[in-house]
Order: sequence, then C-alpha cells, then structure tokens
Amino acid sequence: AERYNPHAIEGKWQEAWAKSGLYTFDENAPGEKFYALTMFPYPSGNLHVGHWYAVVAPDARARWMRMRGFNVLFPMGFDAFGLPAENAAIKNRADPAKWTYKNIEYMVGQFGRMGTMIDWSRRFATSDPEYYRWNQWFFIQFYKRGLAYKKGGLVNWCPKDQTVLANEQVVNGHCERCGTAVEKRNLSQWYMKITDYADELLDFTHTDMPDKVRTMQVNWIGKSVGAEVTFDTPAGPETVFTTRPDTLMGATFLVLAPEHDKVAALTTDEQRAGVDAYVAAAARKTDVERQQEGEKTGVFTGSFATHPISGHQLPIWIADYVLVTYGTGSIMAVPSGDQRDLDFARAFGLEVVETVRPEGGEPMDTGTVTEGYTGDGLIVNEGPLQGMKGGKAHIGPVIETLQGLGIARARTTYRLRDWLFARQRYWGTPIPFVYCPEHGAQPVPEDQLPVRLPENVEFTPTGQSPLKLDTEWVKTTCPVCGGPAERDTDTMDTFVDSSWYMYRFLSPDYHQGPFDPSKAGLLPVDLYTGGIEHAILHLLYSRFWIKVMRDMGLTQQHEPFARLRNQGMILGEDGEKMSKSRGNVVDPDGLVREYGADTVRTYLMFIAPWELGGPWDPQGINGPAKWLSRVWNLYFGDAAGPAETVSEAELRYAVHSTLKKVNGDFERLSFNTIVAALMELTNTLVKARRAPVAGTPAWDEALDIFNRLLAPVVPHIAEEIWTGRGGEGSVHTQSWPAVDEAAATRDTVKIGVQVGGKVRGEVSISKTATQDEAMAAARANPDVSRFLEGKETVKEIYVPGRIINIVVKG
Ligand code: ANZ
Repeated sequence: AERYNPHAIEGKWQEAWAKSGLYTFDENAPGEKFYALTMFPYPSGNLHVGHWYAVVAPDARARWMRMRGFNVLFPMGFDAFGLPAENAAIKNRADPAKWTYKNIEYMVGQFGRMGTMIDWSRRFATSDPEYYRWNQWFFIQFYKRGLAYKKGGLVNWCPKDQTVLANEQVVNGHCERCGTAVEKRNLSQWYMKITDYADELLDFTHTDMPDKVRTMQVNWIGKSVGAEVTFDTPAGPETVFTTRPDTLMGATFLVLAPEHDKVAALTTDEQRAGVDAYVAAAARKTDVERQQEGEKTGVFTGSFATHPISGHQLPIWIADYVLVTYGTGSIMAVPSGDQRDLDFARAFGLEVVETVRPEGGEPMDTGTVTEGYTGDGLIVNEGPLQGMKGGKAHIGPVIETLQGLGIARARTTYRLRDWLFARQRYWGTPIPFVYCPEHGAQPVPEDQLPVRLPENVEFTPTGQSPLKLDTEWVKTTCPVCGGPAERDTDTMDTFVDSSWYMYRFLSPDYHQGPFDPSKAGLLPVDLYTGGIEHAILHLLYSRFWIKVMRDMGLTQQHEPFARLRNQGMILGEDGEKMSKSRGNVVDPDGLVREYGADTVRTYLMFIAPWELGGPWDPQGINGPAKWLSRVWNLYFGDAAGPAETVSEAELRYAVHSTLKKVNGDFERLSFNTIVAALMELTNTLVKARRAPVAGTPAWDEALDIFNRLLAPVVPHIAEEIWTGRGGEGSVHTQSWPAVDEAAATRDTVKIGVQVGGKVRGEVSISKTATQDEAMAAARANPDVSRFLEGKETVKEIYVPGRIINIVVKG
C-alpha cells in the first residue's frame, strides 16, 4: 500500500476547494449564522509561526461549527496601514503600496497552503481606497457629532518614528512600536472623544471577555469616585481632586504638578530660580519615572493657600509625583492618610495632622509616625466633620456636608484620555479636512471621498507630515467659498482601520456606506480570537467605535464581539519571544515543505494549551507526523496493530466518548486535548482493525465518525480518506456526528476477583450488576474457576465497582 505522502494530496485538495468555492460563505445557506473572526495581520512580510498558531486552531473550530450545521462566516483581510508596513518599506527601499500589496499576495498564498476555510471572496486591505474612504466618512460623521475635534496641548512624541502617539501607544514611557523613550511636545492635534463613552466602556454586559482583558480595560479607564475641594490662593481659587475628602482636616499643604498653569503666578521671587530648575528637570522625565516609589523631590513656591475650614495657611509646593494630566493637576496633601504625602512631608519637614482614627484606637503620634492610616474610623478634628465616619467607603455624607458649606462637590475622574488620532506619517488614511483662510477647518464634502493618498511622496520621516511635501496635492479649494484652501496633511492613527473592519466583511464591495445594512443580521462577531497584546488599544477603540455607530443608528449592536478569547504566544526554542534579531524564528513554510500542512496544523494545536502558548520544540513535530501516518495506514494500508479483542461495545464506547470529549473541548477552545483524544482513538482503532469486530456495523461507524472527527483538524487527509472510502462531495460539508449517549458512557467495569486472598482474574460486568450476576460472571471466568475446583466456598463478598472476593476452605 502507498505510504502517507501529504505532498501528493494537500496541493490537490487546496486547488479543488478553491475551484469549487467550498469555503465561500453564502448568507442564504441554511443554518444559524456564526461569525468567527481572527485578528487580521499586518502584511509586513510573511506569515510566521505565531500567525499559524493564531489561525489554525480557530480555523479548526470554525470548521467544527460548520459541520455542526452553523452557517459560518470566517473571513480574513489585511491591516495594511501603519508604522510597521511603512518602516519596513523604508528599510527595503520600496514604495509602501507596492511593497504591501506584494506581501499580501504572498501571505494569501501561505494561508492557502495552511488549508484554512477562509472565505477569500471577502478579502480587503485597509489601504484600499474603497476601505479608507469609509474611515474618512466616519471621521466626518464623528466630527459632526462633536466626537472628533482639534486641540493644542502636550502630546506624546516618538523621536525615532517622528510622530505623535496616543497614550495607549506609550508603554512605560516608551514607544510601543520601537521602544524609544517618548518625549512631550506642544502640538495642535485631532482627537476622538472616547472619554464620552468611559462609563459605557466599563460595562461588559454585552461582551464576554477574559477576566484579564476586562481588568486591563477597567484599569486603563481608571474611574475614581471622589470630590473637588477648593482652596483660596494668591493666584485665585485652586480646586483639587481627592478620593478622600473625609481627610480634609488633615491637609497640611498643597502640591501642584510642575506644569500646572498657576505655578508661575504662585512662585515668589526668592523661590523662582529653584522652581524654574525643577520644572525644567521634570519635563525631561517620563510619567512612569515620576510616579515611581522612591525619594520624593519638590520645591516650595513661596505662596500659601487658605484651608477652607480651619483657615490655616498651607504652603504650596510643586512636585513631579503630581501629574498635570490627572484630576485637576493639583492635590491637597494629607500626610497622616497617604503614604506619598507622608514621605514628602518627612523629606521636607512639613506638618502631619491626624484626621481619621480607628474606632477605639490611640491618637496618632504625628511626630514619629512612618505609615499613613488609610483605613476606616472617625474624624477626630474639631469642626463640621468631627465625629463623622471616615474612610474610602464613607465619603458620601462628608461630601454632602462640605457641599452644604460651599467647599466641595462630588466628582468622578477617569484616567482615560481622548484618543489622539492624527499622525505625521505617510502610510495612512488622509484626514478629510481642508483649511480655508476665510472659513477655517472644513470637512471635505462626502461626495468627494475618498481623499486619496498621493503616490510618489518622499515619506522618510522628518517630523513634519510627508504629505506637506506634495504641494500640488495640498492645494485645493474651500467647500464653502470655492476659494483656495489647503488639505490637512496628517494621516489617521492606524487603529482606526481595525476599529470597524469586522463590519466591512459583511459587504466588502458595498459603495453606499461602510457596510450594507441589509447584512446586519450577520453581526455581532460571535467569536473573536487574537493576542492579549490587543487587550487595551484595539479592543477599547473598537468597542468605542461600534457604540458610536450604534448611536448614529448604523447598527443595533452595543459591542463588536460577543465573545473574545486570546491565544498565548509561541516562543523560540530558548523560551524567548521569536524575533529576527534573536535568530529564533521558526519558518512555517519550511515545515510545510518537509511535513505537510496537516502535520504542522496538528502540531500547533498540540504543542500547548492554546491560551497559554509555549516554546517551540523542533522534535515535537515528529509525534503528529507519525500519528498521521498511522491514520493513513488505518484506512489505506496495513496498520499492523496487535490483534486484540475489542468488543463492539468497547469500540462504540471509544468512538462516542471521544466524540463527546472533542465537542466539549472545541466549545472551550481546548485544542491540545482534542488532538490527544484523536490520537488515543487511533490506538483503539488500530487494535480493533484485525479483530472480529472489524467486519461489524460498529466498525464502519467507527471509521466514518473518525473520518469526520479528523476533518476540522487535518482537512486534507480527512478529505482524501472521505473520497477514498467512496464518499460523495467533500467531507467538509458533511454533518458532524451525533453522540450516542448510551454508547458514550461505559456501563461495564472491570473488577478483580480474589480467591483465597489472591487476585486470580478480572471480569467485565455491568456497573449495576447484582450480587448473583457478579458471582456468576466470576465463576464463569476460567482463571477463577480453576482455583475454585475442589474447594468449598465459605463466603462471597461483592463490592460493586471494586472487587469480588471468594473465601474458600480446603
Ligand atoms: C487627598 C488624599 C488623602 C488622597 C488620602 C488620597 C488619600 P486615584 O484613586 O488613583 O484616583 N491625586 C489627585 N490628583 C492627582 C494628580 N494629578 N497626580 C497625582 N496624584 C493625584 O487617586 C486619587 C488620589 O490621588 C487623590 O486623593 C489625590 O490624593 C491624588 F488619605 O487627596 B488624595
């Protein structure tokens, strides 16, 4: 018989599938729709093993859903705009467009060789003018709704990529892409008002996301409930934000962020030199450095604020642990209740005043205390708050009291900032605005969209927008007066592209809008899969975008994704992240050439629990390779297993219990255990192959079910087996087998039989066998009956499910 040769079958089937349109989604086909989506890749080169890991298992799951009767949409596209593609194009001295589209062709071929069920008829790249046209259209709609606006101010600037970055793209003070320390620049920029949706983004009712992702989003949004308290200062009233207004009586000084706009006015002449030096030094630090625990630094401004209740004069300091971007950029410092404030007070000899004392506790020794008290208790200071409950959970009544005195107001703050949306780079969506000397900023009329990205632009980053250099392109007319005007030369943040792309797959060729509303029934994405690295940026932006679309009346969905699951990462053999610079990258093409796609698919599903990932093991692929050879020989060769006795019931148990397990594992996205179960079932089938059971209906059923079980995981060999056994059409359009529950539960148990204290044999009996049935089975066993010959039975003991014990005499 022929040996398993994946190369002889895989290309053949891939071609046949493409030709017959096997994977083309038909919205009118029967079955409940299921929209499965895997995050689309950047076309920055070729698919690496991490892409395969991310795609293969969800592909198997989508195939499983399809065979179960769902009408499955599983599309794929390319996230083609943005810095990685542009940087790569610069490095390769190529035009970003040509370079990108060449890569896309190559990657589509790779996906094909993977044997996925992707419906390529829906493919698009976000750099297609027909796609980004709708980015521009959305931008204008957001602008009309007051959600896109231009504002001057301090922004994050990456000196290497020569562009501004959103807060979300700054990780520990460094550029998320290239790792360069981020600087601050004062620039006028476009923003998206994501903060309007902060509260709604904290509500996960309509989306099932892993706890970890939810927590990251919640922390990023950073909602804090507290109050604003106003103090009089020589530069006018100053309002601070505090989560602990109950500690007001313990406030002994104020601290302003170095960038706070009252700093200059509050600084006295004697203090000016020190303050200026401190402000300059703080500007050179990142937010993270500034908030790190460690020695507190700061300077006194020389001015004092008036405590709104006691009237005491509180010194006003500046210190870089107070951030200008949070709350009001100033704080009331309460050393007795806050550790940072206490450290600061100790460093500069400032006063400590007790406020909240635990009930029944001793007064605080304010001269020596080194740890602030942050718990609950009673407010001890004389005045309107005396005797009230203090502590984080008790601020409500305190705020009411202070509000009555005109000192405070309830206030909630968020860490979330508006989404900085413009980039000074070439390879992105042009912002559809023009500037008229007469009429200011005007949106480009919708019938003039798309504003096309010009070609042949010198795009090497210089810090100014490359589009400025194309003076012909910049020149335009004002839509209001028709006079000369200039185009906006910035491009949009690439995260706009991934914010709504799942809607474009519904109708990628639709020209009347971003998507065809008559296809809305395909929403939401039922299962979205991808890397955890997108927990905040992409997912938060996308959730925001879809909520705005809902408010525009474009969709009824509250969320883009009904369910999200993350895969882990495949690491290099050394356990490090795969990267070209580390030289530990595994090339899937080479593996496919050597072992075939089915083996690589199996290995990537088997290598680790999917959500965890793990290091690549080059030896590990041999197991899946051998397994598929055994599978092949089972159907087409002589799988030379030892001829063991496998009963029909045992065979059916093996098949149906595996089927049941595989269903549960697909549901939970536990892919490695699916492969393990299929391997185990192979062993049983190989054993049964030469046994008498091989001729029975149970055997035929076993081969048929196993063939279908293989289809999602190893689509090529499964198809070859299907046709080899005379099946009509494709195995991938067959129905998924139904579990025979009775067969799937083993109702027999094997139990040992002791004669005279020694185990002499084993019998298979029903779990519910009676004492008489059990004894009859035991005595019928030749291994047991031999030892009973000529002996008198004294006692018979049967412990169901465990043991049969025959006590004998003589
Ligand atoms: C007085 C106080 C007393 C505070 C106390 C805390 C404990 P979260 O929960 O993170 O929102 N704060 C306010 N604005 C700040 C800024 N721009 N930079 C640095 N710190 C700032 O933190 C809110 C608390 O952080 C506020 O409550 C304020 O200190 C400080 F026993 O006010 B608190």
